[in-house]
Amino acid sequence: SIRQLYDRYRSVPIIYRIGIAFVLGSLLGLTVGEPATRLEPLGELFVRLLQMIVIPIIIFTLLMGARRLSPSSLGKIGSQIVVLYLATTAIAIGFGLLVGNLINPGIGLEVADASVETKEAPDMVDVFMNIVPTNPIGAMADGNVLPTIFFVIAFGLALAYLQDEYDVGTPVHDGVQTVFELAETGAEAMFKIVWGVMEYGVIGVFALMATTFGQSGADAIAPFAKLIGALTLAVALHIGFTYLLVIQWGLLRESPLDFLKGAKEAMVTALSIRSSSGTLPVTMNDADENFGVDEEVYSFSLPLGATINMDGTAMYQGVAAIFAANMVGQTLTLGEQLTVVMTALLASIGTAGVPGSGLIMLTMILTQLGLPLEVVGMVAGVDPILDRLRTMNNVTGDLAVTTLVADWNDKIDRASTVWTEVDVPTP
Ligand code: DAS
Repeated sequence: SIRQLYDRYRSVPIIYRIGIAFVLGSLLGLTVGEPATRLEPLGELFVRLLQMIVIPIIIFTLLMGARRLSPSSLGKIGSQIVVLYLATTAIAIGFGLLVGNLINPGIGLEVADASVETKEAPDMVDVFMNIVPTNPIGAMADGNVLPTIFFVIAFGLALAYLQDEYDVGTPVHDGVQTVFELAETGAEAMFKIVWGVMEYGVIGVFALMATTFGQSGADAIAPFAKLIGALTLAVALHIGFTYLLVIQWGLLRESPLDFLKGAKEAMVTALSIRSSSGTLPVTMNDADENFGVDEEVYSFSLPLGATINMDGTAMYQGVAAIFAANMVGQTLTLGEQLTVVMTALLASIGTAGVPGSGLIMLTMILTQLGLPLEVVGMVAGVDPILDRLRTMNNVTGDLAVTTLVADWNDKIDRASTVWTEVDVPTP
């Protein structure tokens, strides 16, 4: 019956249905050619739906993100963790841009009449000055992502400070609580809308891929393969250099292989379920059992990391921004690449550790750069692969920083963990 068909259709996870739409749309475009571009309006509708959610989702999710950074809940260890999380994320984006510039995915793939407003390349000083909105509401109204992110984080931190200053029961304290609850509800509502947009995305991606391959033919395959290759390389570089060489060997003086041995359950889980939050129980167990980290540290750092520390996701923005620029024959100036670093860094504070959140962040980055959001629809088709890599990197980074901060504060017990030598000296 129709009902049974519909239920079977819905039983397939959305991201796989989008992946199937990606393949079918590509095949249609490859076989039918130019006439397939008549489907373009269906793709355009998906792009507009994505544009619609960008500003509201920034406001609600970043208010929630800023709340977690409130000074009282941070303390010394917490501050070390947040600083290291942000530092490793910045390095990750650097790797993403480095590999993106080297491999240059996306060349040879023109977007069906991309909605590109070529912005004049801001110089370095402008890049920093542009972060601060002269009119935050205007920035939101104009869909100006980075200034909106900046203001919402500042506003969220101000609310958190207020909540610490005023006692429970005072109008201000309770008022702040109400605003945060509103943000939480708003974020939930926005994710409901995102779900609806992604449901339509099956059709949207089908149309976008049919249009793309209808126009570009078979040479549109290589750019996607290169995108996956570029992210894989960037993840390998970041894990190898930042977590293993610098943190484990350089700072902790521990064997990088021991770290990988201790983190493997979390890494494999993240690869398979594509959700940092979903991997949390495993990540925490690794911190406890394999690394001997005090619960006082990892019970704070890992849930926080699953939300605000998304090295893989942020790095992906660097790679995908170059992919998008190449698709419209642009190269990102250094200033624009710096904008990607700052937007991805700040946006990663609010992005939740759930499947596909990297795609939502990509809509923010491309909006900020004035690059075509068609790209989001196109890369959504290969997101099942890309998301796994991003999430695995995210949880590995959470564990690397957690072990370092625990060691710095003597909150780690190496006995009977991966750190102890095999032949523990007999007493
Ligand atoms: N899946 C997200 C996570 O759980 C990462 C992403 O989508 O980029 O961390």
